[in-house]
Amino acid sequence: MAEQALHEYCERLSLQPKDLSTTMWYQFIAQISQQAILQNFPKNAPLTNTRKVNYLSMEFLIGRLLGNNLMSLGVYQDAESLLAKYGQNLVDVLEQERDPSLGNGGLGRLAACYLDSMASLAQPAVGYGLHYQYGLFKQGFGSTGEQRETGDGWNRDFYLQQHHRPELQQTVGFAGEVLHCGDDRYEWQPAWTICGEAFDLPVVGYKGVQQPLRLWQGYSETAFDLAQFNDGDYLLAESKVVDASKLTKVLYPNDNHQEGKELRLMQQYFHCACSIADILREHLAKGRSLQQLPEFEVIQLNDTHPAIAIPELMRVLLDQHQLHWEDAWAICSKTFAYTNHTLLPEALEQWDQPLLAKMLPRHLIIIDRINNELYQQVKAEFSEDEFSQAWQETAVLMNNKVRMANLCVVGSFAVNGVAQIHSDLVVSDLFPAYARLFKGRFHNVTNGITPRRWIRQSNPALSQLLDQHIQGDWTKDLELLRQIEPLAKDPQFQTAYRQIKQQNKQVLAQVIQETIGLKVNENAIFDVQIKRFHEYKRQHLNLLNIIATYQELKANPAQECVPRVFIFAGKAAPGYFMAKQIIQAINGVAKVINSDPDMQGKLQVAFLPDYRVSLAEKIIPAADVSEQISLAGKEASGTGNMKLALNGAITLGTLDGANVEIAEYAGEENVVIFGHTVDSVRQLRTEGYVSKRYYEQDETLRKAIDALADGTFSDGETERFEALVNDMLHHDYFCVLADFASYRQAQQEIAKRYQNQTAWVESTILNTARLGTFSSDRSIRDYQTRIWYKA
Ligand code: B1N
Repeated sequence: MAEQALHEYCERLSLQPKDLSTTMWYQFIAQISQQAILQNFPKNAPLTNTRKVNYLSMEFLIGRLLGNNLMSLGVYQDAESLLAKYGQNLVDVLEQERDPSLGNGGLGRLAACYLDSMASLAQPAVGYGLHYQYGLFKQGFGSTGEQRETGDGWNRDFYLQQHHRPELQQTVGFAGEVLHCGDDRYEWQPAWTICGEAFDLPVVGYKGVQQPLRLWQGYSETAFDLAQFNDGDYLLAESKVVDASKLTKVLYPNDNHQEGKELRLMQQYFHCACSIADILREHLAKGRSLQQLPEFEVIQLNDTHPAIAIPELMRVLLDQHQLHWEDAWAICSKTFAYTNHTLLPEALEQWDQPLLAKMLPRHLIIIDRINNELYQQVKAEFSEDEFSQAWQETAVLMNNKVRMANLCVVGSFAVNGVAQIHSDLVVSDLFPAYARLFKGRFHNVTNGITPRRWIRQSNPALSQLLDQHIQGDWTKDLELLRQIEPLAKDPQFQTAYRQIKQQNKQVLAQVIQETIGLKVNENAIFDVQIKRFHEYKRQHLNLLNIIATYQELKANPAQECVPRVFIFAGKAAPGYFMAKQIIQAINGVAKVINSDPDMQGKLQVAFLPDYRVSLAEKIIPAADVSEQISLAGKEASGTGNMKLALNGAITLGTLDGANVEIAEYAGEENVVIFGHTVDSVRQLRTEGYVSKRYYEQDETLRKAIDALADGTFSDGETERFEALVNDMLHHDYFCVLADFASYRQAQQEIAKRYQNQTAWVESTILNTARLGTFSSDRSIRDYQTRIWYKA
């Protein structure tokens, strides 16, 4: 069949198979995969008489789809052998696909893993997002190691793994007037509208079902306003076209930070309005009533970015379907569930009330009513003494701001955090008053990752070894990894496991050489920190230890040392000055260390540019050490920590996010934990944290910071890292200096353990064997039992 298709494909191009370029091979494979998917679609539709999950997210960081789809369709090997017949390598062909980078980091990648798991478990689901023209920017480095951004055009119009659905078009209004028509009746007359067109990317579950990731794209209904055009006001007429196409032009590049820009609010509303209308259209088309909505649909909000969906559903029920407030609210508050992904104050979304009044005047009226009803509830629950504090915490409208997290808590039947420690902090620190008001509403669902992409696809050698030793399909049931636990001490298994890691390190070494021209020592510890750049993630703590190690090795050339390659990858938001300073400092340090002959084979630093899903797939299988060193209480969960540990890296981490659970499952002796805890950070702050004291009292630390300040790593320029140095000495909100000594000790512990290779390999095998719980299939089952289908 594929042979026949290839024949036709070549005929159309008037070429022989031997003359096809790699790109043409990619297009051919993409076409037959797309055909297979479309043929399977109706057959494979999931059950519809159960509650469907509508996963609303502004980000889906899906990565390359073709290889994944071939694997899930069960035709990967067929494609491989067909290509081999013509001397082509499938892996090279798959590399032709550009990653659609429609997300910033963990939150967007989590959404992609969850779609994969829901399709694999036949959980009926639709992912709703935006069809951005530009995903996250491409990262390069300038001559002094500074981050440079360029646009990421992923060619959305020609992307082969998608299906245009013009029949699903929606129209979305903005701004304008609201008429009060008596009683509870209002009529919104928007000033202008933008159309939403749907593009479906098929999510092909592993031996499961196929369901859509539906992405909305903005365009103007009429090419331009003909009336104004005829009046001669051509420029004004055209300006509306520009607005519509601008709307979904670019993904905002912030991670864990709100910018509060008007265009972002418009994106959020556009996303929600199209999705809510689509959900209702399908629901009503099945002959179901509005009252039945919560019975058949759940709308899962991926953080507060789609929070405006709550007042939007209310608006549609009230204004279009003429429901009474109480009836509409009964439907709404049983339909939405909200996942919180961060406690960082700068990431908690708050919109200026005047902006909302201008852009979404009807929604503000609805939010105001929600706020007023809440006020009564809080009054009833709390005593007079408690009230003021409780209202401070719970109000949706406060100080001219609309607090989106609060709106989500009030409007949802379930709220969850993303790791146990985070979910506990959501209750104890963020929403204690709500926890009392809405008993039973707060849950935990610890994040997970899909083993199909993050083991099967990215680490084929390890997968083969697992296949050989495990009864049953571990890709579908990751708990089966437990079967290799008894082999952790088996010398033969250890050798095989170790050889795979070594091969993966060689592959990564080649990638490093090709991308930055650095030849790394393949026998060194590959110590990896790959994630967005943010002060709370503390890449600069890692950097200070590297500098200290460098200084130590320079001072004692004869000292015995365990060779290391420190590998970094990650982007900083373009407007985040301090994160960019840290990137530049790492590059500065890397330049000096890598060109110092004394460091040959001992110490190297590789910063790989443009971190993205496809690069992660190469780094993760090759890592020995996984750096998870955020300040305790700041990283909600982390998911890279899970990928790295499952692929046999030892976690070097703080008791933060999912690290806590990783340590529990792997066993404390198979991770290295250091640093302050949530409680001791609290104490540190109460006592009044002064970072300078650590600088003054710790000579190693002092010398490392001084070297950053004195131009050693900045071509003699003393100003280049001034801001970073000053921050560490006088501010250091994330307590880098307070954790330095403990971190350095932990690094020494790693070196000591690595020297005993037998014990090290045993430990890494146990990480693989014991961490099956971090499959996103388990997370989805938790959502099913704790939230979606909770009795
Ligand atoms: O969500 C991930 C977690 O594993 C990470 O710990 C967490 O930091 C991440 C505003 C965010 N939280 N909040 C964001 C992203 C974009 C944006 O505009 C906030 N990302 C996270 C998955 O649970």
